[in-house]
Amino acid sequence: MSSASGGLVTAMDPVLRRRRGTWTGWVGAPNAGQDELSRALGSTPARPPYSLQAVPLSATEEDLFYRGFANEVLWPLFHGFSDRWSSEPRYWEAYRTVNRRFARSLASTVSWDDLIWVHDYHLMLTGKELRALGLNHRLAFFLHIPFPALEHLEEMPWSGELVKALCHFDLLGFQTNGSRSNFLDAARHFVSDAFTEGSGDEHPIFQGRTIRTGAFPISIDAAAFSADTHGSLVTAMEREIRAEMGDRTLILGVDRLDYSKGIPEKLRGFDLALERHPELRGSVLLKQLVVPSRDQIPAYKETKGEIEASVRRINERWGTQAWQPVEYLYDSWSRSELLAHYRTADVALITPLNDGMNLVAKEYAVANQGSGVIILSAFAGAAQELGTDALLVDPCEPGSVAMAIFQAFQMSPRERKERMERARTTVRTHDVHRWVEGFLAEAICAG
Ligand code: GDG
Repeated sequence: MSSASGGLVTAMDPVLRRRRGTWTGWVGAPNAGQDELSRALGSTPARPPYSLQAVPLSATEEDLFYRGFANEVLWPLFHGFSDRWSSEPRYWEAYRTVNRRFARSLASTVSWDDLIWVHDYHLMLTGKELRALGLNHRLAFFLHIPFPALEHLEEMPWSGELVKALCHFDLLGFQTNGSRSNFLDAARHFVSDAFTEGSGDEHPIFQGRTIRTGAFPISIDAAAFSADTHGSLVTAMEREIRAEMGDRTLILGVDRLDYSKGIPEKLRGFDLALERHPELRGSVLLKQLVVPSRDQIPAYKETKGEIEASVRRINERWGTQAWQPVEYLYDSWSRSELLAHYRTADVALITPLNDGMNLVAKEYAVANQGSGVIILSAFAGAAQELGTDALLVDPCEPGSVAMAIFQAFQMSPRERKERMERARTTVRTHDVHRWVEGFLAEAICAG
């Protein structure tokens, strides 16, 4: 795939296309510069219509900062995988160095009236670094992943410094109220002097500035998704997929390779559904796309091995000459292929163990023009908005997943249609443009 796949790019690219500004970032490969960043964000060879400022990292920095601190420390810790994070001190040192570099790079290009909006767990120290460089700008931060409970944070020696650094932003945005309130608990614990009399419980004051916090559930460019869904290529692909499927019910899984996405757990639930409900055998197909991601990290390699072994087991157990229950693809699709699958799938099976939001659920709700069913983990941020229209499951309980699969299979066309229409309306009326407007309105009041 030519452009970067991942929730942050999907969300932010349409926003910058509409509002312009400068995207400062690292492309994800050693020593990559402006051209690589442009290629990763736009569809080659076109440059996106906003400015780009690449911050290059060396191979060692990629290893220690990105693979190391961001993805082997913060990612597991913030998703509540206490047994998976690494306490390697070199990772932390690299994280500080790279955050400082980002801050310097930003400081060298901003105009006096710019709002600086920092995204995600990779750059939590930049607010502090920018203030240290003397910047008095409005600084806002949005966390795309969950903010963990204090009991998890306390396990890591650098948490106090991280939380204190976050307090240099004027506005801190989270996906859910739960994450926001976890942050306030952590700030109360690590930066107690910010909660003086007069600051109130909800609005800490740090070094003379009030810190605003809020829940801003991220979304998708629903209108663009909906329009692209009607393209002729998508329609042709949809026909092809449907013809291959025959009368079978297509259950679709689209996940980045990640232990937090609950793919082995999903397969356990599917296996149990086939065991408990013989009607499903020969009548359903689980098509599971796993998009390559962070596959140099041992925990990701293990997860991949686990998924592949589980797919083999299920296909050996239930498969016949005429039918294999799971089609597994370790690949990434073009946008048209992705949309065609969203359109064709009768069920989207989305079972993360913990997820900031999960955009796949929202994309499916908009792109599936028929009457699909969303089976969604209760631990995805998206469950808070789509909860009543999706079938919510506990991904760690195979019985819960199996029951939802059977319920979706049996659901009347009318109920499917009603649920899907409500879900679609929710996403359309809470799209990424509304998200950005809500966030920016708050950011403008801040500072
Ligand atoms: C983080 C948080 C939060 C996936 N495969 C293909 C493809 N994708 C696109 C999807 C979707 C995005 O990647 C994945 O977004 P998610 O939200 O599911 O997950 P993360 O990457 O983990 O994102 C997450 C998000 O940030 C935004 O705040 O929702 O909780 O973890 O847009 O469509 N796109 C294409 N081909 C693929 O094969 N074209």
